[in-house]
Amino acid sequence: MSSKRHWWHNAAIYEAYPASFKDSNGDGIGDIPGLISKVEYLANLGVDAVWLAACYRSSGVDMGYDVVDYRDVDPQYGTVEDIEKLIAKLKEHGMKLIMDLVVNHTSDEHAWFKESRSSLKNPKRDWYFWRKGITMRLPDGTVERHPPNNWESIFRGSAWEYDERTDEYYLRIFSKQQPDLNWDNPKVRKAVYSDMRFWLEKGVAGFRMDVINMISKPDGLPDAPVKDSKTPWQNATALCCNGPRVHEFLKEMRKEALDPYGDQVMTVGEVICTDKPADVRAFTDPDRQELNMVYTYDLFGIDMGSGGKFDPRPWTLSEFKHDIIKWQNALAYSKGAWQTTWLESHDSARCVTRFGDKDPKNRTKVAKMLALLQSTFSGTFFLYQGQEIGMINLDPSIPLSEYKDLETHQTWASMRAARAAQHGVSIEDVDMAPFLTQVHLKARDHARAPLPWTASSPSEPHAGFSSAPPKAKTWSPMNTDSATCNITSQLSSPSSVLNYYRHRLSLRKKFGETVIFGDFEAVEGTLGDGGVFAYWRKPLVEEEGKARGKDAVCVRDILVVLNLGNGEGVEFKMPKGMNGGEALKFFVLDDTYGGEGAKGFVGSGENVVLGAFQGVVFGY
Ligand code: TEU
Ligand code: CA
Repeated sequence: MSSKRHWWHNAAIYEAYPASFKDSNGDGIGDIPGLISKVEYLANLGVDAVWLAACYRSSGVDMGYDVVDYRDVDPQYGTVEDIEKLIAKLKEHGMKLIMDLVVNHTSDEHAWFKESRSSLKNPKRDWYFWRKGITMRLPDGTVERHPPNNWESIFRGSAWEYDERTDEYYLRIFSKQQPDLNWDNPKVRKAVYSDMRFWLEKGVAGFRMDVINMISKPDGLPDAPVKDSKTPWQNATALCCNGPRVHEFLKEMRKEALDPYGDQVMTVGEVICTDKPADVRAFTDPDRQELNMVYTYDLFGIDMGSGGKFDPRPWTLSEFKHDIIKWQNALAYSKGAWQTTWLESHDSARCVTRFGDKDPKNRTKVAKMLALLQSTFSGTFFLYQGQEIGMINLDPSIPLSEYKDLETHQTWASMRAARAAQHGVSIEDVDMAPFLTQVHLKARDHARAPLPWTASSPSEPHAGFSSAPPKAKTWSPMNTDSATCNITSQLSSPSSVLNYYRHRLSLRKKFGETVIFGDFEAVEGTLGDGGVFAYWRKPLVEEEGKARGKDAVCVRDILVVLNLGNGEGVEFKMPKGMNGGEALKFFVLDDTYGGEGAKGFVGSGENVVLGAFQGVVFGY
């Protein structure tokens, strides 16, 4: 059942966010030369590829996800030549480069859109979605104009923007500067494939595809069902995601743009609002020839209510565990499927803050426990910059006015207006405190804070990220904790989160047959709301006895036992292992409390006692 293996199956891929990784020229903005200067650091960490988040020439409204020219690099980050140098430097260290592909929409400054908006007759008019508005004559004779349908933008408000020049609206699911491309037009598809080949020719190893399941819109763009009668704009993701031709387009893209570069090119889709395993497999099953893998979003959305990401949603540990079990099982390699494992991205907040507790003394424990958790799951491993040093969310003392993300500000403004209307008060009188708590927990700004390479000091306040003058500001606020959380000091401390990630990534490969490709089996009795979560990882039967890689270690099954909570002295009774009653001895392969030196044996039936956020791996 299991499918042909490729380099990306057991790869660890590091997401670098160009604006915040490393600034080389002191302007306070990270850049490609900065990234090139740290390739050794990434090699040493043990990653196989870098996914560079959007770095194309952009209008700068949505941090590069509003692309003006797919064949150019934004001048604030560098040049196309810099990307070529980056590819070469990564290659020297045995690593590859994955680029972002943002083709559901362009920037409104892209040449295609400028032409499209210029006149009704322009040959590129149909490259985007232009529609007449709905006009209504009111009893007093005035005329009101409304967008063509009731879709809500993911960044709030209507998903349509009125353009005076031709008296029509264009569709833009994200910000008004991000018009959606009309993929039904074959010329659009050809142009996109050609831009993809431009990068593949340069040796890019694949693409992370931004909201790729939104590229096919439903015929007639029908209204979304009304779920919230307080607003005219309704969530339309069910209509805009996984539209009628999405699979056809992806198959065509694979054939025309990707396959000519061989089966080593990898694709990972950002497939949002898709939580059924069968729907995910429709994108990723190898025989369908679409994508290699996608991100799934259950954990990403676990704390988001029906009113959007800043709507609080109380979640339980049991839900957390079941979300994991669901995907680990449904997309197992033995079932011919594949998946990704990730906890952070440039769209999330920091996992230590989201899934840990507030006690600073537990911070390192939480970070290591999450490293152990993620690295014992099947799937291509994605690590987001800063996760490897256990960065946490921005300190609440940093005012909202310093936050840069348009999603944060647009959502803030729209929630404030909605509350004012709801309570019949003026905007200034709305109590936004509960919302601020949610921003502190979930804003994208947290992941986008520049990386602290060293501890900051009065003469070097930008923590080694940038040599900008002390009084200057980095493009987005740095966190306040670089004295205790920075790369240089973690590199030299054997018990640091950073060294734990290095250790985990190497163990993950060593036990890859079990941990990456094997089956997942949760231990019943650990699936409730208690802290303990235990699961087996079992190598595929078909792999047993086969010669394995030269460094591979022959452990049959692995048992992971974690405490996801802050309770101390939490007990777990060791299971009997595969052979029922036999008194098996388990040896400790890894322990988040003990680091690399962890050793010792535990018998079946014995109690293991875990401290707050401790995780242990057993083999036998
Ligand atoms: O994200 C898609 C997406 O749906 C996010 O906007 C997500 O809903 C939001 O971040 C939740 O907080 C991709 C990119 O990763 C993101 O950075 C872009 O803003 C977006 O597409 C538009 O291109
Ligand atoms: Ca710079």
